[in-house]
Amino acid sequence: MAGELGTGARAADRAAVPRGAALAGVVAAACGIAAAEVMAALTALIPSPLDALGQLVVDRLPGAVVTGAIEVLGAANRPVLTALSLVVALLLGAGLGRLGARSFPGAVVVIVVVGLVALLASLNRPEAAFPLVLLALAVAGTLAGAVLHRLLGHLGAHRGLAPPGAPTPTDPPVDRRAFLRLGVAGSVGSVLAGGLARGGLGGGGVAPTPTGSAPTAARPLSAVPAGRDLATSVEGVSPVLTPIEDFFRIDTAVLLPRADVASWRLRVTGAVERPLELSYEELTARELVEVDATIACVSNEVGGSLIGTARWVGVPLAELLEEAGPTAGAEQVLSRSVDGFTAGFPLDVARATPDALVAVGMNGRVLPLEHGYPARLVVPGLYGYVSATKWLADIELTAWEGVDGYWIPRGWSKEGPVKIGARIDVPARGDREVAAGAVVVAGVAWAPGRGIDGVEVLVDDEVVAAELVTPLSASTWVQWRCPVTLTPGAHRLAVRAVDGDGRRQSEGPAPPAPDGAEGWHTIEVRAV
Ligand SMILES: Nc1nc2c(c(=O)[nH]1)N[C@H]1C(S)=C(S)[C@@H](COP(=O)(O)O)O[C@H]1N2
Ligand SMILES: [Mo]
Repeated sequence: MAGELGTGARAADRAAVPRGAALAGVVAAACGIAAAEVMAALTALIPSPLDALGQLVVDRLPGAVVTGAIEVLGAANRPVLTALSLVVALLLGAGLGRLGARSFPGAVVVIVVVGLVALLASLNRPEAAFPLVLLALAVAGTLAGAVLHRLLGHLGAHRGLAPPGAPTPTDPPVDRRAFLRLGVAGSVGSVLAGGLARGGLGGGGVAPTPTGSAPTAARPLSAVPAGRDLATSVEGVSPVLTPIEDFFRIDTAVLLPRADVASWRLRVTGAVERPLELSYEELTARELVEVDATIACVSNEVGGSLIGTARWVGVPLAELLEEAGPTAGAEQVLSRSVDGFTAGFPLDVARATPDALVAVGMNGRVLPLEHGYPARLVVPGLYGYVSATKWLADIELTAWEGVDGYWIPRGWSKEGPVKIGARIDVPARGDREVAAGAVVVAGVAWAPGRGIDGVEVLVDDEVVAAELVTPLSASTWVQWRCPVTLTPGAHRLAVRAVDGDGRRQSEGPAPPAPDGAEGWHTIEVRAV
């Protein structure tokens, strides 16, 4: 009996959910999402709800998953994350449609709950303005609900669990044409509006360039002469200064934190005698210095591109710290960003690294939003995860023990000095075939602090010494070139560097985790 009843109820249930209900839900969800994205694109005060929800998930994932994704996807990690969030949201929309066909109030409850979660996720963002976000989500939720209601109505839903074929007099007639018209209009409209919002209106992941004149140093460095940049003579080698468009980018921010520069402050706090608080104006009005420095990510694989060199303009970190006056307990420089990222390194390193900067400019421009506007730390010689905090908010001097930056509990080592490394840029990855005879092998090498004394290229098993270009500063990488002769056939080219202390780079290999990759970058070429 009970079994029969159950089966009967399930059948009625299935019958009560018209075909097309899931589709109605997908279209409704798309309309709501598109509306929210359009509003987010119009003002920085409304973060993209899709990205805010994505960020909520990313912040709760284990560190290994996040770094793994960043490594595998590289710069594509953001669009991929957005696409994933979208797919998940539309699938939830399908469920919403089926639920709505059975109980419209139930669907309304789900829409409200999703809206509240999106509200909380958005308010995690420092730039979010509560009333505007609330308004945007209310509009988006109402639109989604209204579209769902209309579409389900056209399907003849809203009949509760009444058996099909027994409409009550108040039920609207089934109208498949109207369903199709509204469905198509809703989908096309959302795709157009959503696409425009994400691509054209400058919202979402697209960063507006901060305006204002570039901060200049009291004694600007001179332009790089052609002889100091191998890229002017060897095509394909990394330029000595990496253009901003090509500069790698690593951070946990799905949404770029947009600090309000008028109210932004840089604080130096903790174990100091005189805590400092500087406005952007006060910071940039100081005597600024210009420094050529290479920064690298600990996740960089041997031969990888998570390393770059820029001409940074800013205030020497050591100067700010001395002004604040570290007290006896000060052992660690713990920096924090406006979005809650933290990084820490020994105070002794800050004191011994005159090139360490609170940077406000990069390659002659205001520090780009992607790279930490309004200010970031740059500490040559340390991997970014322990030092290079972007969207900097405060610098706290703390004890070393018991206080850890963001990535330390996620399995990365507490100290992060950049390891010696070298990369072959030419022949490039894709150039498997080269003309036999004289071939120029070229690239970059780095050993921050110790400098590069030599670079050797191994052609199969023969060692050839490379020529070095004088680096722009002790804090930058070194370009090298090495003319070799290749006989026709397959060859293995490898590179290894020797640091200023005469130590040769280890053959490795060691993976990036927990403290940086090791190994000789090796490529295979065929001379023809
Ligand atoms: N606020 C913030 N700053 C950050 C990070 C981050 O996730 N959030 N990532 C760090 C890491 S791991 C690196 S390698 C550098 C990369 O700097 P770039 O993106 O300007 O190349 O930024 C550092 N600063
Ligand atoms: Mo990094």
